[in-house]
Amino acid sequence: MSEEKQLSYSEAIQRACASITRFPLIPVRGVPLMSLIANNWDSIWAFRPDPSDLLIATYPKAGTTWTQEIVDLLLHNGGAEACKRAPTSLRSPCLEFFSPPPIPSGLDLLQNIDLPRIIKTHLPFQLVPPGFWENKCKVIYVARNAKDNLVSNYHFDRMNMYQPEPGPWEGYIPKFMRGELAWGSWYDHVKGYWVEREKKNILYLFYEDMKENPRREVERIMRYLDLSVSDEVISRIVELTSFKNMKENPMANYTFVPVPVFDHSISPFMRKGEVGDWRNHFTPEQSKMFDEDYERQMKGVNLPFRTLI
Ligand code: PPS
Repeated sequence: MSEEKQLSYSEAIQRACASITRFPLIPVRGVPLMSLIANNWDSIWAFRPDPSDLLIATYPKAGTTWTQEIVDLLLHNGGAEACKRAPTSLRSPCLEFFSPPPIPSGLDLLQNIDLPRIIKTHLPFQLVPPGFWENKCKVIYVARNAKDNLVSNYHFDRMNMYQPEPGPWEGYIPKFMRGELAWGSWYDHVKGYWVEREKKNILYLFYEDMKENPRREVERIMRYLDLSVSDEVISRIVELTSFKNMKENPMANYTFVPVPVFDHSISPFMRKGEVGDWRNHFTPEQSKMFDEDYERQMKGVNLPFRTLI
C-alpha cells in the first residue's frame, strides 16, 4: 500500500472507531448477540475451518486471552518475540467479531493468517459453526466460576464501548442470572461444552486451575495439542503468561484498541486476574440470592467450579 493510501486507511479506521457506540443485542436462536454479529450471522455460521484450526472457546472474561497467549507460545516454542509480533486479536482472531467497516472482521483476518490458526470464540456450543465438528478441529474450552466471571464482565462492559451499558451493579447481577448479557446465559454456556466434552474431544479447563498451578495446565494444553516442548520452555511460557507480564505486554493487554473503544481509565482490560474478587463486590444478601439461583440452574450437572482457591 502506498504511504498515502496507508494514511487514508488508518484515518478511515480511526473514524470507524470513533463511530462505535454501544451496540444493542439481538437474539440469534435465542442467544443475545451484539447487532453487528447478529446481522452477519449467516457468514459466521457458514465458516469452514481447516482441520488444523484450533478453537479457544469461552464465556467472555473467563481467561480467553491468557489461553490464547499460552497456545501461541506453545506453537512458537516459547519465543518471547512471538507473543510480541502482533496484537492478540490479530494473532488469534475472534471468529464472530464484526465492526463498522473498514475495521476488518474476524472472518477477514482469518483469511489472511497462516495455518494452523488459533481462533477465539465466545459462541455457546450450539452456535459453533458445524464445520468445526465435521473437521474434528481441536477445541479448548476455559470456564471461570460464575461470580468472578460476572464481576470481570461487569467491569469490561463499563470500559468497552461495543457492549450495552452495564447499568448499576445491583441490576447487573439479575441480568447475568437471566442470561440477558451479550453471548447469553453463562449457565448454559459452561454446561453446553461440558456435556459434549468427551464426544467432541474438547479440552475443558478451569481458570481457577490455571491460577492454582499454571505449569500443570500449560502441560495439559501441550499434551492435548500433541506438542512436546522442554521443561525450560514450559517455565518460560509460564513466566511470559503471568498476569504481571501480560499486563505489561502491549500486544496482549488490549491497549492496542483505540481509546474511544476500550477505555482503560474506566477499568483496565488486565484488571486484577484473581480468584475470589467477587467477595469485594457481592453483599452477603446478593451472594445468598445468587447461590440459591445457581443451585437451581446448575442442578444435575456436576461441574466442579471453585470460587476460592
Ligand atoms: S475476553 O474479552 O473475553 O477475551 O476476556 P478474557 O481474556 O476472557 O478475560 C479477561 C480476564 O482474564 C484476566 N487475565 C488473566 N488472569 C490471570 N493471568 C493472566 N495471565 C491473565 N490474562 C488475563 C483479566 O485480568 C480479566 O479478569 P479480571 O478478573 O477482570 O481481572
